Amino acid sequence: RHLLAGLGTTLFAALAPGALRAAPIKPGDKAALLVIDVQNCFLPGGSLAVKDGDQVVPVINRIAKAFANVVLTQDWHTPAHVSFASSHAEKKPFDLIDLPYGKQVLWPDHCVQGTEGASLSKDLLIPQAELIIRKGYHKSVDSYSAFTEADGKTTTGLGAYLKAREIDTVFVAGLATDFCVAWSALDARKAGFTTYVVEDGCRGIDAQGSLAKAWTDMAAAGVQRIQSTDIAV
Ligand code: VGL
Ligand code: ZN
Repeated sequence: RHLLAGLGTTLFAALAPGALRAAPIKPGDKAALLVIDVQNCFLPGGSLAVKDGDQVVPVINRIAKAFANVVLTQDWHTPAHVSFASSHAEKKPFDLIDLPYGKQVLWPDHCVQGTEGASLSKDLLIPQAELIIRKGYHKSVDSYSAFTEADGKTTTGLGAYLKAREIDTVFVAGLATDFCVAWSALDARKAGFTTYVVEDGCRGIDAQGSLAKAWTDMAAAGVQRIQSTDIAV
């Protein structure tokens, strides 16, 4: 009787949402790790620094060892990009404006093409990474997502690349959880990929509740929220 009661508790714990997984996830040849925007501008001291952004680096370096396929992304804006507050009279960072493709948050200048701020963190150690995909390089369109620009139609080519490589599953980590990570994960689901976001491999900006909203939207889209310890390394 006591044994059975104990077993019941164990099963319940294993099935409870957010509980530790019974078995670690082993990324196979059809899985890719997408490392989003781990660039100097988003790290402490950067122009759009994400709080504790540097803490994702050791987590990502560790889990990357479990992946045969890794894609890195770089936010890669023109000077005077439409997403910069400095490009609009009377606007300041974190203001919202209407653009032809919808609402756009305005940011401090960041990740300008070819600058030190746009470089990947020198502490990121993923020598096997196969592709660095840049995004946000059209002056009048932003691109939080690594797959599709903010106009909702212009592709970066990433989805076609992954499919051509017969990849069906993506794990997403990097910066920032509530912008480029979330938008990339949502687009990965739209493109039919099984999608995991590695929570402790990400940090958020959290502007006006954006972090909670991002997790709600991702859950609704079938994005699976995991921890780095859920991955077998
Ligand atoms: C990002 C805001 C502006 C991101 C990029 O990488 O999450 N956020 N550009
Ligand atoms: Zn940007």
